[in-house]
Amino acid sequence: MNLKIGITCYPTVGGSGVVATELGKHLAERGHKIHFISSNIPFRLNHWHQNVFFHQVTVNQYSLFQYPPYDIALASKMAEVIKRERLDILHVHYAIPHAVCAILAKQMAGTGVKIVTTLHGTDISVLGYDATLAEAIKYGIEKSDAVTAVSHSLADQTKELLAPEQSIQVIHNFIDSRVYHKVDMDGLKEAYNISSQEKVIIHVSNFRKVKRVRDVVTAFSNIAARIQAKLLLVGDGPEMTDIRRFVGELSLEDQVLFLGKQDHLEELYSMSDLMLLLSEKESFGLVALEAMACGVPCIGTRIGGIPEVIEDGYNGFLCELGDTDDIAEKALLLLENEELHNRFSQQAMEVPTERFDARKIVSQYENLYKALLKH
Ligand code: GMT
Repeated sequence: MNLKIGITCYPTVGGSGVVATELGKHLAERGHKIHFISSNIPFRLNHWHQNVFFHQVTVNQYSLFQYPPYDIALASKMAEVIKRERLDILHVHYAIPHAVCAILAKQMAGTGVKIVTTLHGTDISVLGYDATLAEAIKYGIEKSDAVTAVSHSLADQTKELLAPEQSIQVIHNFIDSRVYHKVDMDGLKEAYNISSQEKVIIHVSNFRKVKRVRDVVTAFSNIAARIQAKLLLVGDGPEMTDIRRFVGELSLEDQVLFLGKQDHLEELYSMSDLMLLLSEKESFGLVALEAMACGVPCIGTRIGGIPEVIEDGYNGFLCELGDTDDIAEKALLLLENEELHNRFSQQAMEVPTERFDARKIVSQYENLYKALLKH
C-alpha cells in the first residue's frame, strides 16, 4: 500500500533536517508520495526526486503584529496540504513548534490524518533554558498519534522530565551507505597542504556551546604537541569567534583549518584519521555515525545517545565530559598504533550496516505508519 506522507522539519543544516529529508527520499523510492512542508526547501533536497513534492510556508509581516505568525502560517499550510493531498500521515520532526502545529492543522482539516512526532533532543534540552515551554512540548507529545525518539537516552530523559501519557518508541537515526563510505581522498589532502605523515582529526558541528569545541581544540593541542597533526573544524555557529581567538591564543593557526559549512562530508571524513565529538548534550550524534561509515574511529563523551553509537574500546573510545587529557591520551593510542587504528577503522565501518542501515530503519518508520493506519 503506497501512502501519502507529509514531512515537516527545520530546513536548515542540522542532523534532524538530514534525517527527515533522507527518510522522505527513501520512502519516495519505495513508492510513497512525500510532501515536504517547510519554510524553505530542506538543504538535502537539492535536486529532483520522483514522488517528492515541496510546499512552502510563507509568513507575511503585517505591521500590527509584533512577531510574524510563523507557527500559525505553518499550521494553516499543513491543513491545506492534508486536505488537498489527502495525507495519510503527517510526520513532524520536533515537538515544538512542529507537533503542536500539526495537531492544530489536523483539527482545521478535520480528516483522520495520523500525526507522528520524532524527538531529536533539543525539544528536551531547551527545557534547561526555558521551562515555560514544558507544557507545550508535553501537549505536542501526548496529542501525537505516535512519538519516536532517536535514542534510548532521549526517550528516557523525556519520560523523566515530562512524564507524558504517551509511549515513546526508539527508532535510531540512520545513514545511507551509498553516500557514506570510504573514498580515496589523497588528492584533497594535498590540496589542503596536509602531508602524508600528518594525522588528520576532524570535528563537525554547528558550533553551539553544547558542542564544547574548546575541548576539541584543547585536546588537539595536547595531541599536536606529541605528533604531527592537523585539525579540521567543519561547520559554523555562535561559538566560532571565540574558537578562532582560542586557536590564536594557543598558537595553533597553522595546524587548525577552519573549513566552514561543507557539502560532501564523506570526502572530508575519508581523509581523516579520527573524529572528536565532545558535546555536553547530544541525543544521538549523527556526525559520529557518518564518520564511522567512512572508516573513521571516533572519540566521544559519555553523554546522551553517543554511547549508543560509539562502542568504547571497539570502534572508538568514550571519555568523560571535559577530560581533555584522557581524550588526548586515547587519541594518541589510536593514532600512534597503526594496527589498532586499522582494526578500529574496520570495526567502525561495520556499525552503520549492522545497526543503523537506512533500509532497516526506514522499514521501522514504514511499519509504524502502517500500524497507525490500521486503527
Ligand atoms: O545538534 C544540534 O545542535 C542540531 C540538532 C538538530 O536538530 O539537527 O541535532 C539533534 O538531532 C540530531 C539528529 O537526530 C542528533 O544527531 C543530535 O545529537 C541532536 N543534537 C542534540 O541533541 C544537541
